[in-house]
Amino acid sequence: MMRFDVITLFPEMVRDAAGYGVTGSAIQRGIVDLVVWNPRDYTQDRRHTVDDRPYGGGPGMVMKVEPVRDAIRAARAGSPMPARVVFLSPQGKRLTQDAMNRFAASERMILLAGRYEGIDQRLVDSEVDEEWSVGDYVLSGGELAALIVIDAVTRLLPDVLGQAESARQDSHMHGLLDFPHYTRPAAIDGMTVPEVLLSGDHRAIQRWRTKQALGKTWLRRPDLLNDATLSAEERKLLEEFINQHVEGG
Ligand code: 9WO
Repeated sequence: MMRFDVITLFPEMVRDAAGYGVTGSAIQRGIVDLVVWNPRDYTQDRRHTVDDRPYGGGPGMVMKVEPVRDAIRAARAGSPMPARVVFLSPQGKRLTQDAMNRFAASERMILLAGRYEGIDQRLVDSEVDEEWSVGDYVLSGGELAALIVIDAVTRLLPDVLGQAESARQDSHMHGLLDFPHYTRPAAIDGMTVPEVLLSGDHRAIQRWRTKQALGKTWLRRPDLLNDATLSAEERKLLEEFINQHVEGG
């Protein structure tokens, strides 16, 4: 069982979105526990103020220290397990599958999703352990990024995926892009399915899929190939792909 706590001004957004598909099923089966905390519930004033104007001026608002700090502390106290506090922001280190694997080895994470122009820097300094980004673009808040972490980490937990999908994930996340998929009908709008997939020759199908995965990675993400260690068979398949690519276009 892994526990996620999410600090967010939009708890329903996180709870609802996580309720679908693989994450929803993991929560229902008790493999994942998701608890949402709203800083607005930790305000003391009549208006439940969670933001204020930035010191130094400028547009927009900044999330106040006390409500976020107290929501994080309540989340920490919600379980005796130690938890890292992860802040999702474009200023963070870029997330990778390796990082998701390390997260999946932990018992719990507290994910902090900001809104407005950001959170008071003193929260980052005093309450945040790590700052991570899902990509080099700006969102309207950290919730979608937190959901990305929850989704990517949940699929790595034991017993979340079925045996087949789990094995597939193991093999193809060895740093390569996925191979193409086809289903019935065998011909549609003049487009057919590669012959080998209809052949029933499982070894040939396996080789074709590996070759396509290697070839697509070489074409689109050569940087990934630099990090991958290829077997002799894989180097041969990639060489074939490259030769055919150069010959035939
Ligand atoms: C806005 C902005 C504008 C110009 C240059 C840099 C900038 N950074 C931000 C910013 O961090 N805005 C935030 C909105 C404040 C905190 C939550 N928000 C957020 C989180 N937007 N995007 C993310 C995010 C999180 C993780 N990975 C990618 C983006």
